[in-house]
This record gives sequence, C-alpha cells and structure tokens, in this order.
Amino acid sequence: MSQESEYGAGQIQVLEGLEAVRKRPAMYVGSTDTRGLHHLVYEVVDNSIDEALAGHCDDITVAINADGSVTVADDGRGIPVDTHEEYDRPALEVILTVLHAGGKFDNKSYQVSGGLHGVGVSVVNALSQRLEAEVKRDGGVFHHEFEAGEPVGDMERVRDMEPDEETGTEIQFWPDDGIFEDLGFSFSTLSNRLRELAFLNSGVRITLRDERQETEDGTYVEETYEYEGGIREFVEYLNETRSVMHDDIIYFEDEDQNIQVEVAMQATEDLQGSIHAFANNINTREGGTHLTGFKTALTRVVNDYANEHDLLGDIDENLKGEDIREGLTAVISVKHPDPQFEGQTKTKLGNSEVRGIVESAMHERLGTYFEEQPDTAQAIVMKAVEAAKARKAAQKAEELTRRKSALDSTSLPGKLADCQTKDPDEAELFIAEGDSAGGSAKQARNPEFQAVLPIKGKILNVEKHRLDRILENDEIRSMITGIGAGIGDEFDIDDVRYKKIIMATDADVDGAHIRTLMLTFFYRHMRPLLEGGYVYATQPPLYRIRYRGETYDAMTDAERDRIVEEKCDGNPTQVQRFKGLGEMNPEQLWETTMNPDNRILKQITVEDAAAADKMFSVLMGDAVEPRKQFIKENAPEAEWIDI
Ligand code: 0RA
Repeated sequence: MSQESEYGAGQIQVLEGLEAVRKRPAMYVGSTDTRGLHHLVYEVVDNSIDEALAGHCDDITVAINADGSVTVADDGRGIPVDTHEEYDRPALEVILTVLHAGGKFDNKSYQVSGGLHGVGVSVVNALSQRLEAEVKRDGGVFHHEFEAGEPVGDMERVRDMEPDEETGTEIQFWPDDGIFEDLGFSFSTLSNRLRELAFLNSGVRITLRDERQETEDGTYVEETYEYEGGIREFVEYLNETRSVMHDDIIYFEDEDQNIQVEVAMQATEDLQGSIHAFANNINTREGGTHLTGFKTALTRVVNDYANEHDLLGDIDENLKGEDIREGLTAVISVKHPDPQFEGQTKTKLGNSEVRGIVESAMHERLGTYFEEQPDTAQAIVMKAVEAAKARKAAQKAEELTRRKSALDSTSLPGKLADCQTKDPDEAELFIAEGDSAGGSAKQARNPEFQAVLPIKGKILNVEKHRLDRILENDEIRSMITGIGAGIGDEFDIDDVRYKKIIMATDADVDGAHIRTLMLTFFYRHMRPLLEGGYVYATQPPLYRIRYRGETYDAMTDAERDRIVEEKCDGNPTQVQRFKGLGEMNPEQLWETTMNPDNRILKQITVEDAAAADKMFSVLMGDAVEPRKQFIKENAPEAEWIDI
C-alpha cells in the first residue's frame, strides 16, 4: 500500500506521533509476542537493505548484545543529519520520531518499506525503552539518544570522520519490556531471515553475532551470509539434501516497466514441491500474480515440449500443473516500485501487470533452456508423466470417492473423544501419543471444550509418500476427519473444528520424533493450520518435587536442583521423574498438562517457510549426514521444534 493512497493515514499518524505506536503496537509490528520483537530488527535491517538496493551499502552487521539489546550497523550513506526545514530539527531526529518520515527523504526505486514491514525506524524507536543512533556522514560522526521514542538532549557531532573512514549508520535499541511479552532474541530466527535476505539480495554481506554467550576460545557465535549467486544459491541450499535431476540451476532475470523479475529452479526426485515466491524481499506466502505467472508458463512450456516430442505416451491428456511441480524447487523474486499486498496476512502480491511479465519471461527463457538441454527437459517431462500416472491410478481406483467418504467430517473417527462445544474458538483437540496417554487424557480432560484423539506411535513419514498412500494411513485419516477441514488443496481453514490442536507427546526422543512426523504432515498438507497459529505442543514437567505437603514441578534438571536447594531444607524430599504422559495419573495430567490455568503450551509457528521447508527435507529425507549435522547445529536452540 503506498503511503499516499491510504486514506490520509500518513498525515493522521504524523499528527498522532509515536504515542499511537506505543498505544497500539500490534498495529505496527503485528504483535507484541516474540514475532513482533524480531520484527523490530527486520525493520532496521530493511532500511539498510534499501541502501544496498540503491547501491550504497554492501555490509550489514546485526549483533545481539550481552545486555539483550540489538545493534544494526551498515555502511550506507548514513541517515541524513542536516536540518529538516519543516520541523527545524536534524533529519536524523525527524526520521526517528515521526512516523513514515523515512521514505519522504529519498525517492528510492525499490524500497522494501511500504510492504509488510516498512513502517519505518521511528516505530522501532517508539517501542524501545532506549535507542542510540550513530551516523557517519558529511565528514562527521553524529550521535543521538532516545527514550521511549523521545529525544534525550540534542543530536551531537562527536568528532570528525577519519580520512579513510566509511559512511554508515549504527542503531542500537533496547526493546521496551512494558510492551513486549518476551525480550529474548532468537539467534536461529534472526539467522533464517538474514540468510534469506542475503540470498535475495546478492552481493550484500550480512553478519549475525551473538554476544550473549562467549565460546570457550573467547569469541562469539557469528555467522556471515553472502551469496554472489543470489537466489541460484538459495535453490542450491534448499536442495542440499535432495537428489537433483540436473546439475545446473535454471536461472533468469528480466526487467520490464521498472519491475525486476528473477527466477531460479531445479528439479529433484522428491515428491514435495518447494516453490517460494518473494516480492520486495517479503515472503509472499499467499502467492499472487508473480506465482500465477510462473505456474502458468511452467505448465505450458512443459506440455508444449512433451507434445512436440511425443513424450506423453498413454496419458491421453495434458500434464497438470501439480504433476509438473512435483519435486520442483524454485525461488521467484520480484522487486516492484509500488507493490500491492493483499490477502488475509497481506502476503499475496496483487499487482496484475506482474503476472504477464513473469509469464512471458519464463515462457521464453524456459523454452530456450529446454531446447538447449534436451536431456534435462526429457527427464523433467518423464517425472511429471510418472506423477500424472500415479494421480490417474489413484483416481481410477476410485481413490477420490473413497477419499471423499473416508474424509467426510460427518463420520468422525471412532477413537476420538469429542468435546461438547461446537465453537472452534473454544474447542481444543489433544492428539495424544499412545493408548495409555490417550486413555489418561480422556479421563483427565474437561469434556466441555477438550477433545482427545489417541494416535498410535509413529505415524507415516509423509515426506516420502504421495498423497494416495498417505490417505491409506489410519492415523492420518483420523487426524484429517477429526480436524474436519480437509487436506491439501482442498483444506479450508474456516472448517476447522478446533482452533487449538495440541500435540501431547512425551518429553523424550520418541516423543520428539512423533511430534516431528505430525508437524511434517501439518506443514505439507495442512499448512494454514500452522500459519494460523493453531498448532501447539504440550510442555509437561519432567519432575515433581514433594516437600512437607507442598508440590513443585520442574521443567529441567536445573530447575529441579534450584527448587530442591531453595525450597527443601534437608528433610525428606521426594523427587518423581515423569517418563511420559502415560505415567501420570489423570489428576496429574490435568494439573500439569491440560488445565488451561497451569499448563504451559508451546505455540508452533512457521516464521519462515523456506527455512521450515529445508528443515523438513533435511529431517525427514534420505540423506543421513546433513541430518546429523543439522541436529548437531540446531539442537541446543531448536525452538519451534525440539529435535
Ligand atoms: C533517509 C534517507 C536516506 C537514507 C536513510 C534514510 C537511511 C536510513 C537508514 C536506517 C538504517 N540505515 C539507514 N541508512 C540510510 C537517503 C540519504 C541520502 O540521500 O543520502
């Protein structure tokens, strides 16, 4: 949405000032949970990326400082420091204290600002208890400080720049603990997004450093992302653990009407497709015109080639798009001077002219590629033919009708103990691992709003099977009918019967594995469930400590030790270790895990679709070494999934 076209919003907000941001933070950063917190970093980094896209910056450093603040430094032109005529204050101060001021200083051709983020650095200032800006520009080093968005003193010129010193901006901010629920920055969340930004903006070097923990050799954890190959390397990265069907990555870029289009793709033997579309560096999860243009051209080029070379064999119709996209990894990135974001989460690109631009570029370039690389073209067509055959075989066996009746939500699974309320906002579904935990949970629950579905141990690994096989699996079928919203393309989030779907698995390795299998299924076939934040995991305590008639629960060994030390004074102390949910009696299960007043639930979100995609293909795919490596690297901090 451009700032001008939106019903005078710019002006009104300017009048209201930053107080409006502090009053309704969610309107500006989406939420005040950990997502919103990380948004602050992205907001500042987006400004640095804008400098890079304008050709003035190639190095960005993000540091999580020991005191929990974050510093973003870049080597761009620096935020202007001269006096702003209208406000009669330094431009730096205006940019940091007036909503939407940043964009008005410069007609940048591709500013990320104006998209999903792009509320401006002043929002970060408003939501920080403290912010310090240092700018190197116009031969000087300038410093300015703020508290809760208000300037503290005047901007100061600290010193002259050294002759060989580079211009740039450094912003350090301390998020406001009165606004954000949780002030802990996550290294892996930041690293996923910064890596993605580095892929999407080739040539920009982004470094992420965590100064909260010193390693043994006195250094900090630090990663640098820099990809000369841009989205080509993104596809390479996504396909690291997949078997590829051709070594080269198909790539092209095009520019038309000031709109930049880039596409990179590579076909794999996988059954999952993995197509990621971005507009102005924003992951357009809901798709849009760029994705439509891509899909249309892909389907046409492959069918044209197949028909011309007589490759369709006994398939008596054209290949469907879904046949062709099976196993295809692709990244589509467009940069638009005035992107229109639509959809429920404003992540659907709406600009209609983009469709034709992507479609015709793709048609021409992929067509040429196929002529030049007939072996690859043939392999891609044959894979799609296989997929089409499987699809038609399933149809023939009346799979579709069977599927319809088997998945009809009027026939609820026998094992489901449903709840009384039919209001999805109130209803909760516990998917419990194993019959004993399931049985306990059925006794423990509050049947008014809590339903329980026991499932048997390891469900099918959906990463390795086509939909027809997946639907033959009883556990999966009972989840689909229980949730009641269909599956795959037919999944409709408005039909879900419960808005909390809670995975109740043990806190051990098996439990983690089952959770991962369930998440893989949700991610591949019911993704809106994860995107909507409907999926949770129970966090049952590991220990229960009894001392003199009091009981305490501990989630970790350290917590257990602390409780024993602080609360228990040498007398007989009883420490019980819960090995699994099935070991708790119904009363304990209710108290620790199901009672909304005491329980701790972990909400599972997909912050970053590409990272999740990569994670599932690594965790659930065939390659063993990358999996070991991934677990080794991510285990200490695996947040949205415990491995
Ligand atoms: C306004 C105008 C110009 C640059 C910036 C803001 C700017 C903001 C941030 C935030 C972090 N790093 C940044 N770098 C630059 C354009 C300045 C010009 O025309 O020289």
